Amino acid sequence: MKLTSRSVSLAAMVSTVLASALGATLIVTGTASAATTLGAAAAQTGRYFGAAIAAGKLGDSTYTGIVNREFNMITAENEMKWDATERGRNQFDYTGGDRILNQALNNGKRVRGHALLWHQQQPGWAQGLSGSDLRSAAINHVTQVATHYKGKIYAWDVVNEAFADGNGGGRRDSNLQRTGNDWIEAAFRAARAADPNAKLCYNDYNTDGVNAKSTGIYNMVRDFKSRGVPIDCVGFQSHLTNGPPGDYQTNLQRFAALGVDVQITELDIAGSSQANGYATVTKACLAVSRCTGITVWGVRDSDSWRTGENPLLFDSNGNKKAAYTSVLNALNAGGTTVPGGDPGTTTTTTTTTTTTTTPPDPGSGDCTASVSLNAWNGGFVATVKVTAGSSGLNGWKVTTSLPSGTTVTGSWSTSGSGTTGTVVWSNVDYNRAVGAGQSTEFGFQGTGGSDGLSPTCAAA
Ligand code: 9MR
Repeated sequence: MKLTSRSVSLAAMVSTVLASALGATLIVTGTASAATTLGAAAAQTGRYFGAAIAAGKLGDSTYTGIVNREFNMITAENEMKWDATERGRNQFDYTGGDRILNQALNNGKRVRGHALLWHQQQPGWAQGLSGSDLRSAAINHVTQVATHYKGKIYAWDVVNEAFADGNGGGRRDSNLQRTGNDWIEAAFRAARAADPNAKLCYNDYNTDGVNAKSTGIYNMVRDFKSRGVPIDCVGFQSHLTNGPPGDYQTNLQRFAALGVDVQITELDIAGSSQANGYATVTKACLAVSRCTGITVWGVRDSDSWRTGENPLLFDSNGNKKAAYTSVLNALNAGGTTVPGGDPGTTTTTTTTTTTTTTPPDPGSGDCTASVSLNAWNGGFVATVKVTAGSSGLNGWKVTTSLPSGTTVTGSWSTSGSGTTGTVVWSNVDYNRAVGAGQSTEFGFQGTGGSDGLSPTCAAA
């Protein structure tokens, strides 16, 4: 039978429904056509494509039409910041933030929370505080806002722009910094306690290549990981002219190798090479499996904070620009798959994506391991969850059996004993300790099949 694009879609839908009903396996079979919106195109590789939006513009139907059609992740451009949410001390007002949140959630989109602590856009009363009074006000702010939005935020920018420009990778001076160097980790701990399911990000600008500032942040993330300070992601704002520096992808990759997700959080590109620049950024993210998505900082050129520079994907009338087409084409050309990412509704003609979750092994009593697979013809990404038993862990090993012909090509947050056959995966320093009943994740990717990995876990 000759399958039309329509009948392939139907077959995919049927298999998805059947698979969901069976509970264990989700199979999405490819359709013949490229995705026609940024969000759908990004979802093909498990990524999102988002925009920062303003509550005051939601009544503009051109604006809201583009937002609803194109993007599957939303950031509040200003409405969730400290000056907007806590105008008086301990007087919280979520009107604007909730409008953005509801606009997103009611239209099936996720939300990046921006930003819990920042030296700018603080309410006047906080600007006037210092020392332990400011520290407790700041931590209270993190706790209250993250609690209000608990369970509804994909990722929070917990701390924004805390590193200096031109200070050899050091911190920026600010009232928050003067409360003590540990203010950032205190904020991350408070955010984790308030909303354990939100990914917690550090977000900054001028960090797009390997430079002193990005290296300062890199060292902080590495330190946080080694000491168990909860951090899940790093945001690269990427306010650019013409395009990113040549080592943009290398820089994203070095952060990802620390065991955090990376995200492009505020992308806008001015200059005559804008369309190429957007393609370069998109391709770099697609090439890094832990680059989970891209957000542009505004919708139309007339919405941009960079007045007169026209740095966005839609012109002031809401028409798609060349930059839009170059992003869409780059997304449709595909890339690495995000482990555990959104599989989306469309895949390319040649790809079959299978996501399976193996139930946890019975374990030794010390710990259990389960694997979640994202596999296609010829390769896979495996994400392994290690869960401690009632005594907790101070070191662990997970054993997997790779089918014959399968070779591991990379791994993260672990060290593997080999690349074929029976492989023992050991903890690294920063995920050695796992509290009773708590979990940590590591992953590996490979070529070949991924049937029957059967992970088993033991304390080490
Ligand atoms: O786009 C935001 C603009 O509307 C505000 O006036 C400005 C206030 O500082 O903040 C802009 O967003 C910033 C973001 O929150 C953090 N990174 C830099 C962004 C552009 O200035």
